[in-house]
Amino acid sequence: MLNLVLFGPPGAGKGTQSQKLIDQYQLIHLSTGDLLRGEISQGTELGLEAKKLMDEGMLVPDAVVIGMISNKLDANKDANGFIFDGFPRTVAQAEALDSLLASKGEAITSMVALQVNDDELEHRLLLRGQNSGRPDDANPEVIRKRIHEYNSKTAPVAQFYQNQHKYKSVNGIGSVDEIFNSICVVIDLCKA
Ligand code: B4P
Repeated sequence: MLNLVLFGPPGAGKGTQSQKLIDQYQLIHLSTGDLLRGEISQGTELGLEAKKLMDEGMLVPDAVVIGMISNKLDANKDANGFIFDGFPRTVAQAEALDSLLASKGEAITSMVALQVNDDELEHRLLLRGQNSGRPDDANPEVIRKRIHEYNSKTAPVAQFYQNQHKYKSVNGIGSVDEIFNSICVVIDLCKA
């Protein structure tokens, strides 16, 4: 089974690349951002709580996102593998993911970390904010808060996978296809 963590700051291209990777490797896409936005659009209690935090550029509590991922793993027992997009975002989430996978006799194969500088991130998110209707993309202050949350809470997750010798760095600047090809080279080497 191929279990991939696609990692990087907000706007690094995790969602964009996931769409291509799921076709190439027949993986199930688990995006905590998409799952949370689904809860918001359905107006659930969880969604209402998450919206307040997301609109301010803050992370949603670990227990909430871990619970969502656990449900999705249980609902996809026959999967070829998973691509985790936007998860784990804290070391506690990474530890929980390891435990969830271990209970199924599985493990993360590799983490692919997209490298993009802050100016480019802000530019991409503001551009998307013009059309996406995502409140967290429209405001430079919220974008900076998201990047700050990433640097303080999410960046240490890279070290977690480095310690397991699963961390792979990929340049996230360039055309979508160029970056996709670089990611495939890394994945194919892991599978070989
Ligand atoms: P996410 O939905 O995960 O979103 P993201 O980090 O903004 O985006 P991503 O990196 O996927 O960027 P994308 O490909 O879309 O998180 C949103 C919020 O949800 C978080 O702030 C947090 O509040 C909450 N949340 C989610 N998961 C959580 C967790 N595990 N724990 C706690 N809270 C959680 O690309 C962005 C833009 O760049 C797009 O417009 C795209 O077209 C463009 N782009 C992509 N690749 C490009 C390229 N190569 N060149 C130019 N532009 C490119």
